Amino acid sequence: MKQRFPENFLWGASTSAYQVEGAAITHGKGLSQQDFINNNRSEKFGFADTSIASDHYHHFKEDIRLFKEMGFTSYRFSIAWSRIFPKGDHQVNEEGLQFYRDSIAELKANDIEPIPTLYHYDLPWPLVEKYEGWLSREVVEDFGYFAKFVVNEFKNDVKYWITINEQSIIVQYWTQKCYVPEKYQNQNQLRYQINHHMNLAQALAVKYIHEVGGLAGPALGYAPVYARTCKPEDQLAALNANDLRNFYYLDVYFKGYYTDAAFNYLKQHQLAPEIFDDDETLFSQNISDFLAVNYYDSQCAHACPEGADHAWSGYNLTGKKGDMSGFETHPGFYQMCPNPELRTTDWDWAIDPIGLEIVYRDLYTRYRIPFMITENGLGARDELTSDGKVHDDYRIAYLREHIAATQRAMGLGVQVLGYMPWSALDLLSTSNGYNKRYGLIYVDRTDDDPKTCQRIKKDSFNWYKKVIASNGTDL
Ligand code: BGP
Repeated sequence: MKQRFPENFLWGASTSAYQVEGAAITHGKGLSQQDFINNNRSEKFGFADTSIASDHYHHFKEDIRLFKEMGFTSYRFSIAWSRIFPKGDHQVNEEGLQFYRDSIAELKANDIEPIPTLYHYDLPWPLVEKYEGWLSREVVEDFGYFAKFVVNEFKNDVKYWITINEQSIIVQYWTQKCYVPEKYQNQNQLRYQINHHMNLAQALAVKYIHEVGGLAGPALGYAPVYARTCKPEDQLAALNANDLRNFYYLDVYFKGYYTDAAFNYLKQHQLAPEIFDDDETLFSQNISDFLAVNYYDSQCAHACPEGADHAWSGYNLTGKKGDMSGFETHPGFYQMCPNPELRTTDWDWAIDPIGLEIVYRDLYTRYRIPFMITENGLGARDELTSDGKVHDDYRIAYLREHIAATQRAMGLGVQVLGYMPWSALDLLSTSNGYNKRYGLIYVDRTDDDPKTCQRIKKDSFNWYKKVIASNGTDL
């Protein structure tokens, strides 16, 4: 039976600051680690850098007009720490703060619920210079200051706050999502140490959000892990992978402690973070209210012998199927592998709407929390055709199937507050510049030529408008 979405269901889409705003080191903004990382990637691979990105900083009113035209009732974006505190200290950049005041006011004037993320990979660069950023526990206090300031500033306008974006993905792809000096890049325990500092920072954010009566949710990049076969050893490997890749994060957010098996495995392999006695008390006193789910794909694992070499997740940088560079391997625990049962995108991401249904059902039973989809989408090389349009029927098919999966889960009692796919408009991909696009709105630029960043409605724009107008009944 088709489930109707509730009348107050939040329909919208997502972006993040450094991927969309531009004005990276102008208008008082300080350099962030992402500006630095993407400058290097630009030199090395030819991808665009963050200096202009989609120029949302100068187009935000036009963008919000287009969101309104699509019928958005919510918009998830992030607030760049280095735009508000360019040096990472307590000195405010008034112009940067005003940008977010204006953006939030514009959203509210259009009846669009602003859903800000406090941290989306973009640590102020001066904190890297000062104490090596997230590698140091000192960062927790600085993040706490920033979070408290922003939460107090916007407490009357914001109900739902996203705390930190995708800690699990930061652990997997740490040098891309975080600046890690070369001398540390083979010290893999630091991946989990950084994550521990982020857990402390996220708990502080939850505390400040609760103090002003808001609701807090971390955004987790979530991919359920299937076993490659029904052999018991592969089933156990999948359980291990889910423990270390997924529940290791969720248990901290929603139970206040680390998953035992995963933490002990890390300890046995000298990868566990150093934690202080009171750390888990801070977690358990600041439990999150909802989970912001970033769902793109599912994963697959099989058993792995104790003697195998440790390996970390690889990625596909070319957009040519099969160009995946490696699979995470934890000896004696699990090894990731492709799933032969699923179609993939050109970047080898498995397309699996039923996987989203599994996520909802499994996590609702385990934690009984409401969900909000804050990312879900298909990365593709969109083409602006001679009729001046972008015919992205592949994206429509992807989104349609995931909305239908959401409907089915809601029909069985799962609570979902809203659906905000990635991305509202084309933006700088974290891995592939403008070569890989996700937007409902096309931004006319290439990696080497920013042109005018003209906005063009894709076919998915018109389709999504119809979905929202029918409150999800006309898919
Ligand atoms: C998520 C990030 C986003 C986004 C998306 C797509 O992990 O939160 O910032 O970019 O993935 O990833 P990519 O751009 O690498 O295709």
